[in-house]
Amino acid sequence: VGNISWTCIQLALEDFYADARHAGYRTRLKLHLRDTGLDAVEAASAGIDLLKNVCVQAIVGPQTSTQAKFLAELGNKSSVPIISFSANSPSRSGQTPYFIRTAWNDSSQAEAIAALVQKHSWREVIPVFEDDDSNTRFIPDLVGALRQVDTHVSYRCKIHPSATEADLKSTISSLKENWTSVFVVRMSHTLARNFFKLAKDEGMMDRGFVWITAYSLTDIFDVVGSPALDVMQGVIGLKPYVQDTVELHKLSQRWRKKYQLENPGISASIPSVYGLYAYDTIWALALAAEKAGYVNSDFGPSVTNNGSTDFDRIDTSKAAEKLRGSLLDVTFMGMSGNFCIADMQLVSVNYTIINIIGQKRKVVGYWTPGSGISGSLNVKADLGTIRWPGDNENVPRGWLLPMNKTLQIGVPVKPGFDEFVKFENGKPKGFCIDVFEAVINALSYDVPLHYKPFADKKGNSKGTYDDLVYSVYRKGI
Ligand SMILES: *[C@@H]1O[C@H](CO)[C@@H](O)[C@H](O)[C@H]1NC(C)=O
Ligand SMILES: *[C@@H]1O[C@H](CO)[C@@H](O)[C@H](O)[C@H]1NC(C)=O
Ligand SMILES: *[C@@H]1O[C@H](CO)[C@@H](O)[C@H](O)[C@H]1NC(C)=O
Ligand SMILES: *[C@@H]1O[C@H](CO)[C@@H](O)[C@H](O)[C@H]1NC(C)=O
Ligand SMILES: *[C@@H]1O[C@H](CO)[C@@H](O)[C@H](O)[C@H]1NC(C)=O
Ligand SMILES: *[C@@H]1O[C@H](CO)[C@@H](O)[C@H](O)[C@H]1NC(C)=O
Ligand SMILES: CC(=O)N[C@H]1CO[C@H](CO)[C@@H](O)[C@@H]1O
Repeated sequence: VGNISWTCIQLALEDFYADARHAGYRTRLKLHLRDTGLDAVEAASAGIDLLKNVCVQAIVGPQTSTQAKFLAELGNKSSVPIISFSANSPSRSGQTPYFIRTAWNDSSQAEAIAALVQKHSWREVIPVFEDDDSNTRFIPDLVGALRQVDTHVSYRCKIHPSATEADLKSTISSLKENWTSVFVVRMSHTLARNFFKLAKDEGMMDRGFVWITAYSLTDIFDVVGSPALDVMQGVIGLKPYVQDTVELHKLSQRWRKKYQLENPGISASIPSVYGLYAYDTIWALALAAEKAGYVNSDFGPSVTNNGSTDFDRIDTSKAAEKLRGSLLDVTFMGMSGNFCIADMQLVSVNYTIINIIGQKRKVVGYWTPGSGISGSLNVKADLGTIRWPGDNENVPRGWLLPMNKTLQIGVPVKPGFDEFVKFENGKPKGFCIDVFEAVINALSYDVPLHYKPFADKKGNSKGTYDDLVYSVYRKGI
């Protein structure tokens, strides 16, 4: 995600100042890159270094929520905006007034997933998620949204970020023992790749199962490549809807060229929505910087520019404070859509619903805040045909009979009233059996069943109807 976005960030800077509309601008953004990986401590120390020694006016891009959490505090301490286009809200907004997410409101995605679940009448769902900061808000939001549509979440499957293969295996086995077969997955790309591979080995990417991925996993292909898709056949995923424009098409082409130059040997086809958010973030910052109308006196000389990273000596920045104000007010038409910040995050709109089929990601429909799920953005329409796991076009019913179990049916054995029920050559016959089988056949799924005569070894009745009912109750026919 870092590499994909960095290419976007550079392109954004190029494009912004090459645009005739910005020819008269007196401010210029200058980028200082720090590659911290996913480590929270590295990100923190890079943040302190940037604030103290480079005196940056804004920090873009703590990638994970754990990184964002600490940097957000640092931003609060120094009055420097910390902007993330990929981290999910680590805390309630408002607590850290200098942390801005230039990504969509996560809660809206929870509603979209709930709508998808309701559309298919699944009554029970199991969220499967990485137990880290990125999910502390999302999972309760998801459970709340599901409750609104009368869907139960009786079990939440948490996975530790550093789970080993053995841990994942035992988690997957426990999922398999549940009746519920609808899962909503949200975890990092690395974990997800292993998880789906093991789930496939366990036969859980097969007929009857439903896997829904939240955004970020929907783009896993763009980040980790096609091996991910091989084990994710039939998965459906949500993704922020981005309108296909001429500008976007041109940007994607330039991005592909530049990305391949900078990351030889790694194939990537599109900048992903995170990349577009990164692009728009830089554009917004450049607009905000000009609007903030800096004057020289905003930039005080740095007192402690001696390479130290001690914590207490971070000065608050007046210039950055102004920048925050104007950034929150910026609106423009960006690559990812209308850029507009409310509640410290990008205002979210429509989602695209994707189905992974072969090496393709097929768009099967949309979710819009006003009108919910539809096959088309502009008119109400059915969803496109979804190929569920196991190359199946029938909508899975959302639960599975436990393995190797059959329904045992007790049948009375008695003389008389043969029209209702009797045994003939070991097979039950009669009106009651006809009705029962008509009902079973009307079900949209198979029920393995077995008729057991209520008789002793000689074929004589073992008792009255009351005895039979009691035996059924004791599971002892
Ligand atoms: C990302 O970029 C860094 C620095 O340019 C490079 O060392 C690294 O190999 C790249 N990683 C990927 C996965 O492209
Ligand atoms: C942010 O800073 C303000 C004032 O400097 C302080 O009152 C507030 O508690 C801080 N918030 C956090 C989360 O540190
Ligand atoms: C995000 O969306 C949810 C539901 O759509 C809404 O309740 C919430 O206020 C929004 N904003 C934040 C900051 O979560
Ligand atoms: C950096 O500057 C501070 C304050 O001026 C001083 O206390 C500290 O010893 C200096 N550190 C180094 C490594 O020179
Ligand atoms: C979202 O979908 C609605 C129709 O359902 C459409 O009117 C609106 O333009 C879409 N918004 C964006 C930003 O694409
Ligand atoms: C189901 O039955 C098959 C064959 O009879 C057996 O190999 C398998 O282990 C059983 N599965 C479970 C979960 O009992
Ligand atoms: C409904 C149900 O069977 N839930 C179980 C799913 O698996 C977990 C872990 O084994 C159990 O704790 C749940 O009770």
